[in-house]
Amino acid sequence: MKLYYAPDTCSLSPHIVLRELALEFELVKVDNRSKLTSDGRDFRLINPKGYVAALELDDGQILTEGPAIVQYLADLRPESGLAPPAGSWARVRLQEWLNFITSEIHAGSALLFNQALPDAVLSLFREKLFRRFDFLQDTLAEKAFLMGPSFSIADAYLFTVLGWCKFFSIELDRWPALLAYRANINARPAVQAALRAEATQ
Ligand SMILES: N[C@@H](CCC(=O)N[C@@H](CS)C(=O)NCC(=O)O)C(=O)O
Repeated sequence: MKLYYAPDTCSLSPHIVLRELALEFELVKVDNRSKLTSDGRDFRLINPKGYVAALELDDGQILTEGPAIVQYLADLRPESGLAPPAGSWARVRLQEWLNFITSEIHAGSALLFNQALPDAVLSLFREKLFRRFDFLQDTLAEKAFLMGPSFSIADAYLFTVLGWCKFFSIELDRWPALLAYRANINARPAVQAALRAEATQ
């Protein structure tokens, strides 16, 4: 398998999951501005959507959309417990989290990168994001991980998008459970390995 990724983006989530599962994979860096891969190919010919993450399977198929990729990966190693079995109620709960992260936190944060927006609009988006953080604070004050006592693919994704707070000068001190959660996940060996690999490639 090959993971097409760009540092500091949502592709960190499937990258972490690949390492948590100890799957064999190759990393291919994408320059999100030029849309060129590190081996000189036009990334838009690989993923016509033009964005990371994209996973190339050994048979050449390309899978896109972070929440779909991480579920596909977790299902390759069901014994890992990174996702409950497909069809179970717990899996629906996991999908509820993945959808919340993608639509409320990922998409909500991505808007803040848009410096063309007037300050008043950016501030409205920030406040909306903060209300989502309030909800996460209440949730994570009760449990160590989104799905309960153990790490899941939803945590890889939430950790990834929380990492963008540094770009918007958002300090998580206001949400202590979220701050502790991020530090806890950051300490995982697979997470450290993924961050190191992305910083040095
Ligand atoms: N819906 C996609 C969104 C992916 C996405 O937002 N990718 C960003 C990085 S986090 C990107 O590569 N943007 C570059 C672009 O759109 O040109 C997913 O969930 O995987």
